[in-house]
Amino acid sequence: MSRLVVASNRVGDITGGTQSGGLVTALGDALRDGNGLWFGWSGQIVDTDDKLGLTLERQGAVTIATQALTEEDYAHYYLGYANRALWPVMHYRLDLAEFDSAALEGYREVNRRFARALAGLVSADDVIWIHDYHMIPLAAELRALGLENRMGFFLHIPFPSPEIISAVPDHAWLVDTLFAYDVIGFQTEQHVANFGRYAEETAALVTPESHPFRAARRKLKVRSYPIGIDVEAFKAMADTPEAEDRIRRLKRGSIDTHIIGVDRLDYSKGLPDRFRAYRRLLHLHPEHAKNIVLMQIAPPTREELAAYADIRMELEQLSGAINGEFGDFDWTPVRYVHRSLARDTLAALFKGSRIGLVTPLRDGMNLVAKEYVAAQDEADPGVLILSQFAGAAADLAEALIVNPYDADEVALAMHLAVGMRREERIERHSALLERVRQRDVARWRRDFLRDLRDGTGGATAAAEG
Ligand code: ADQ
Repeated sequence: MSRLVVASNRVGDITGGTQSGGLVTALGDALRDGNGLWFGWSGQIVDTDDKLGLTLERQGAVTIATQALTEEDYAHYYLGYANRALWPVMHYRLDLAEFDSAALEGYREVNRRFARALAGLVSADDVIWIHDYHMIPLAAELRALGLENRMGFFLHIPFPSPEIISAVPDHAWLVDTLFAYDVIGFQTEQHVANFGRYAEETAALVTPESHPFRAARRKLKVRSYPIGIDVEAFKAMADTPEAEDRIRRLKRGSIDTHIIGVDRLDYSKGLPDRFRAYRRLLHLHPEHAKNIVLMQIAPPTREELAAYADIRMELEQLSGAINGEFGDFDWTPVRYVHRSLARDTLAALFKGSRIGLVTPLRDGMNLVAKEYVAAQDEADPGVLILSQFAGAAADLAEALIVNPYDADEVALAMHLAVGMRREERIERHSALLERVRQRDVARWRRDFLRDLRDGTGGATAAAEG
């Protein structure tokens, strides 16, 4: 079977145990089974080009290849273009997007350099799986170096509607580079449709000069591959004696209903709107006073960017204001933790909380929603409240689906969840759990790799699953 090569901005520790999440969980087995290679940024920032290096490290059967970024690369490629331009646009926040040509140039340059480093490490029959918005043009740069390998791309965040993506000054170039792949994967059918509509509406503009990859008409497969989690592993973390002990500590005191939110402190996650909806609940239903607590775990992320500093201030002000207005000597309505917690602690908190509040304004998928479902006690499960704008909503219809912009609707959902009878909770939860199990991370990986390997003559071995 052809070797798997993965490229993503950050690489994970493949030896990490149950505490690792994200791509490590998702791709670890596939990389290990095929003596794979994982390429990405080392996380280091150096002051000059001559210190970039290319570090190769063996972790069991897997080779980890990393390269540093210069301070300028970090400012332009990572902060400037990926996170100040693409991230907000893909999450429908044109008001927060900033475009400048130096950032774009930095993004192109780093992808060109990554391509040169990676090209020296791959053999002709390797299949290459590239991840996320930092590396959209990587295949195009690899093709420019003459690589004919099968290449696939998975976008973890939304592909927005054509009206939105067209606001990117260089969208024609950016989207054209997607046509250098053999397989493009999106999280949902809606993202596939958005991409299709963009391609259709701009088809008349395609010339070999303006859109070299589209004009070349490589056979391209575009599909949705909804990402999932390792359900049994997450469930097991919520079922240990340590988890039970944490749940007991969480539930010490007289609170009946714990509401949990777990999100990186990112403006796409809708945290201020969520807090305002909770405030609305406390206004409309004073009977919940002293019986309910919202615990929000929100670790820092991308703090160098002003939009992230702003959202932190806003959230701190809001939680202070809610506690000041409603709190009492024996009750703190909002508990806000601006820190990352261990995954087994999260699993216990999910299990101990009657309501899981997942209300992003826009999200590619949202794995917290799936983790919350997996962690529940099947005999007495909690209620998931889920934004209609999370990719996960396409699969998880038995959650209470809400419009996160509508504080009244979210407050009503919380109120209904507090009073929901056990039979209804069990009915909704068992349907959700079945869906989360069906669409798990193994299936995501297997489906994508099957399509990526299709045509290489390589068998889709059971080991991939
Ligand atoms: P994210 O935007 O990071 O991912 P999400 O899918 O929710 O969003 O994944 C976050 C992960 O980090 C979860 O596993 C969660 O448990 C963990 N996490 C969050 N807060 C934490 C905390 N305080 N401590 C420890 N762990 C924490 C992007 C896209 C999503 C898409 C994923 C995967 O934005 O839409 O679902 O990639 O494709």
